[in-house]
Amino acid sequence: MSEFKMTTLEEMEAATARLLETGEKVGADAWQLRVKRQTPHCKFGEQGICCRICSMGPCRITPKAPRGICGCDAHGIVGRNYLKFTAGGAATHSDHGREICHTLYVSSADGCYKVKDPEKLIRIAKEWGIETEGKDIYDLAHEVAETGLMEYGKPFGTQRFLKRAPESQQKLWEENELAPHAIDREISRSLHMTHMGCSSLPEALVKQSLRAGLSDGWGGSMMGTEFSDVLFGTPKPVDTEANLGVMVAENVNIVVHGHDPSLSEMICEYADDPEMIAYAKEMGAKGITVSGVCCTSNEVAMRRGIPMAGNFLQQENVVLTGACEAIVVDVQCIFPALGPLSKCFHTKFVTTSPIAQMPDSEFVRFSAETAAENAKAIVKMAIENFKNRKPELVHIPDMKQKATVGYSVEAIVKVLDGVTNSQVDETGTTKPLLDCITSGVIRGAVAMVGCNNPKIRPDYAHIELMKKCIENDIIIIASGCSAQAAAKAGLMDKAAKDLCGAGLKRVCELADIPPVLHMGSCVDISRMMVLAATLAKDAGLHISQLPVVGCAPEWMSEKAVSIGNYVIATGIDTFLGVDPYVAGSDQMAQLLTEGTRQWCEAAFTVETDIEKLVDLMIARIEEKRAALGI
Ligand code: MSK
Repeated sequence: MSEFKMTTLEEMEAATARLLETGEKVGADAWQLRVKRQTPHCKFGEQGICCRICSMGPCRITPKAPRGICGCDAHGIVGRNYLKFTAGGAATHSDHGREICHTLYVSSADGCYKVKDPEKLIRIAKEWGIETEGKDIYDLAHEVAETGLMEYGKPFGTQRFLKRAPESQQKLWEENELAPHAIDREISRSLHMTHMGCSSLPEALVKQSLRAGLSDGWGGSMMGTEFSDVLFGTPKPVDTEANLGVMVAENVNIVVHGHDPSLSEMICEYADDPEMIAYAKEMGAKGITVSGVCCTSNEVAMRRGIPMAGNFLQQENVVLTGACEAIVVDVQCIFPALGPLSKCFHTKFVTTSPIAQMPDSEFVRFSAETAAENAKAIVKMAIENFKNRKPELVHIPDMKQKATVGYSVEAIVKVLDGVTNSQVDETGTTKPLLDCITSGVIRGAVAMVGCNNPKIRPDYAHIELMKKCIENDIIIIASGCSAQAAAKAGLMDKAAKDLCGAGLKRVCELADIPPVLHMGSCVDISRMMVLAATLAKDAGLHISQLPVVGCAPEWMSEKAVSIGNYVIATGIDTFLGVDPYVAGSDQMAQLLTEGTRQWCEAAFTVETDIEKLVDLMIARIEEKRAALGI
């Protein structure tokens, strides 16, 4: 008899309610309270029909005032807002990728950062036409990093990684002028187009959104992922745990939060240092526990097995435990609320990046050149803060699940090799996975991604959608906060195979995998693009023909919009549970939910009723199977 039991949403909510009681005692604010104060939201903003790109307004579109002062209609305003949203996300992911390029550039045999996956580095160098023969690995790393950095500003040509896509997709990109040029150029072109007096034609704005998105997914994000693997190792399956119960009351708790693994890797390194552990003991703790929130958590979980304390809407909860000595952040998805909240407790809120500076934080400027001393100083600060805990405020919910994480494309190809009767392919193709799909043992796959959003009961959509998909023999590949929702609920425990339909259950047993595969952080959605491209090439199909869809049921950030754009531009239909502020223009809504098919063979489906959303996804997968005759 399996002892597996999922953690229910009700149990997670009860744990949060208990933590909020502590918060109330110390006068802490909380996102749950701020949502109430901010509701109802501005209807103009919700529909995307408020324009403030010049100082003649702000203009708001109503039946009586159908055009702004410049004469722009609702379609142009919604379109510009949508493109600006996308550009913000593409800039953010891509700048993360740029930081990783810089980290690779300073790597050295005797420095803080080393090349942990030289084979991958050589593979990328060859892919980019860089001579590898007889070169010192660090000379090669620097050359590849510099070439990567040039992808941001090169004056001519398109992104190098586009060549990884099947020729059919590349052709669509070329024919429809979607192939992105230099990353920075696409972002600045987006901001140029949305300036007062430039584009107001929905088609042009949507096309540029796709192009800017592609510069992220097949440019900045892909470099972020690939070079993180080169530096810190390509993920392979590793066991970990998830949810707040991973924090340890007797230990110094350091929580890493954000996205860039350059910082968190160093923190983990020093938290493991015997000298630091001895120091923690000297200060009265039993040891040091590092756990993570958001995508930084995904990065260190999949490479080191560092436990995941929670996802986006749980970031305040880690402080509310009263047992967090330091919450150390780098960039993106960090609530400014952590500053004032940490002041209600003994917690140090440590910001580290000039990109993300916030009030009420201790700023330790982190750089790749001084990484070791920065990380050591932060770990010491946390240790020395242990004595300031207020024991009466400490409460860590007794709630965690086992999870196996770290399914990079390379790892998936490897584990699925033995599942079907196919010959194990020495070159590591996706043929065994394709055999599972063609035979119907697996009906298809869903790439589940994205955040939490208070508009949706936190984690409800992620968990319910995943459960229904796996019951229907649809495998889930998850990243970002969606992956953490799955892990917290127990869906990344291999024992969760019992929740699957017979076909997927068999695959899970044979391959020894959980039904929800953890593929990493937000930038790692680029891994999903590589997997889809490889599957399509191995099957001789267009990507759009694969029974594969994307889904972001609780998304909230600009990055998620950028991701959505590159996923559909890659030929993968994408299902959203939150409207991207386009309801104010039927032309924009039509373009995004149907019109983009003419350029990239995929489009969005927006459905805020989560039960309907999952049924639509399953129906789309079955339609694609029927069209292939499988
Ligand atoms: S952290 S972008 S809340 S997935 Fe990547 Fe989570 Fe969304 Fe941030």
